[in-house]
Amino acid sequence: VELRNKAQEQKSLAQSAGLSRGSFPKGFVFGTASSSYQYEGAVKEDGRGRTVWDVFAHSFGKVIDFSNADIAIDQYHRFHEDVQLMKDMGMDAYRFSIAWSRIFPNGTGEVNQAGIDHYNKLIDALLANGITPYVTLYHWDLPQALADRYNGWLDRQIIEDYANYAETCFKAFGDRVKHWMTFNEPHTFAIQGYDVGLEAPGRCSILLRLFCRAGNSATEPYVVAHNVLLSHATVSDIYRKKYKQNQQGSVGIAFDVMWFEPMSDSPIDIDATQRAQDFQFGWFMDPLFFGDYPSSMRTRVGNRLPKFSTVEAAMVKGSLDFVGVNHYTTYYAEHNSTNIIGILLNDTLADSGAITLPFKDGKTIGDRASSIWLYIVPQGIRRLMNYIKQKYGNPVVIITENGMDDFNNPFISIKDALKDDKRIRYHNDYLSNLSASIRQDGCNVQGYFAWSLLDNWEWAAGYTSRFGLYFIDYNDNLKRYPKNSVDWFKKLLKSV
Ligand code: PSG
Repeated sequence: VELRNKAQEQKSLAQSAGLSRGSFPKGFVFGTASSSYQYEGAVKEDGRGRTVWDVFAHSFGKVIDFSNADIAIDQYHRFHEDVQLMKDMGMDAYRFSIAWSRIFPNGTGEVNQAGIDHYNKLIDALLANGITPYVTLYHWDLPQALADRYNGWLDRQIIEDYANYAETCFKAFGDRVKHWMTFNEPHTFAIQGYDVGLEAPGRCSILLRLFCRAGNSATEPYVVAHNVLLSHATVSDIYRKKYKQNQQGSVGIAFDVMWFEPMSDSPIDIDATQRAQDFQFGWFMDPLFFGDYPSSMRTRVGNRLPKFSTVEAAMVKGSLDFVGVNHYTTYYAEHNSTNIIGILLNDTLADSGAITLPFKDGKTIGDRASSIWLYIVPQGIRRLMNYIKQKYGNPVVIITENGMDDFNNPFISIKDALKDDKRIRYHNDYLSNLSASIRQDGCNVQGYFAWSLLDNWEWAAGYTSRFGLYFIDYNDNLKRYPKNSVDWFKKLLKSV
């Protein structure tokens, strides 16, 4: 009787959600996502070199709660336990990133065997528990040595050094890792790191450099993005020529992609909406699919936008097997008719001539999560999937991040913090729309990763934000507790 009740409960919950494994194609992959600096801690262990994020987090006033990720949530030591948590939920896959500075503490030179050993252990633990590793090679933690030596992504030398690091990973892990992402969110780190200076390495020229020691907000983001695209293409080429035949894996890249709705149906707002998308996603996707930047960027940015040589363009074009999409939110976009702020700031963000906002006529586009930028608009993911299908010829897409955060409220009990019904609704509604984009619209989406497995260190927001399916008790030895959303995923993943 008990068993039958259990089975019935499972069935009815899955049904009330309207979602089951059967809502997605056979072989569709479910996982959770993470990144090295936000999770690992152990920043001085086993020869790890410093990164630009260690330096940034330790600079006074850069992180809202004055925290850093020296310990983070200690996954470096607790990965065995965390793998069990994934297994318990019935997850198929885990997306994590490798810290470049554990493999090459100085960015180049001698391989640090202890770093290789660590990721070997993690990969083996995942595989032993039936969980497929999806590996990001770069999730923002650039070795500080390369920033010191030549300003990191601003210098073309990075292409060779990154390629050497990536190839070292293919050699060491490629027998077991079949899904690679070269970069996480180059748009975010180009803008946040080099235009507004709110993330590492904290370069900018806006506001008379009040908050940044150096930088050029009107040029550096474009140089960074250009070198990222060339690095991606170089690494993809190496994989295809030297490793693919034996290892049979695939190489993609993960972008941050908001959906934009026009603020009004006037043609100038509709044009502005397209430009907003060009300057966010098209910036990277157009070179990868068509061999050049969007024409709106070329005309508006002019000679500040680097150019691809014929050889480079051919190398960049087609250099990926799947598109990773980190999608959280949708904004309105409108034409920027005055551009006063743009003239004052003289930065990359102003170049699009579009303003993007989460509200219209004083009404927000959706319910807000804790992060000030994160508004909940589930139908946005379906529209975005259709946009990709139409514009880029229905490539393989993997949702490499999707999720929402709660505020880390020090006054509520753990018991109450585990009641994350809003998160359950978020995943349910985004997944329902994703399913419709696949089954009804024919979009080629092959996987979905929830951000994030555990609460973790949210960059400049420090520990104030909780994105996890599991709760971390920062007051008691980083103990992990399942939120209600864990149960919800468990039921979804056990359904048929
Ligand atoms: C992603 C998308 C936006 C802002 C920040 C991110 N957006 O739409 O405005 S960062 C991204 C990142 C991961 C973060 C996570 C949540 O890859 O490391 O923890 O999303 O912010």
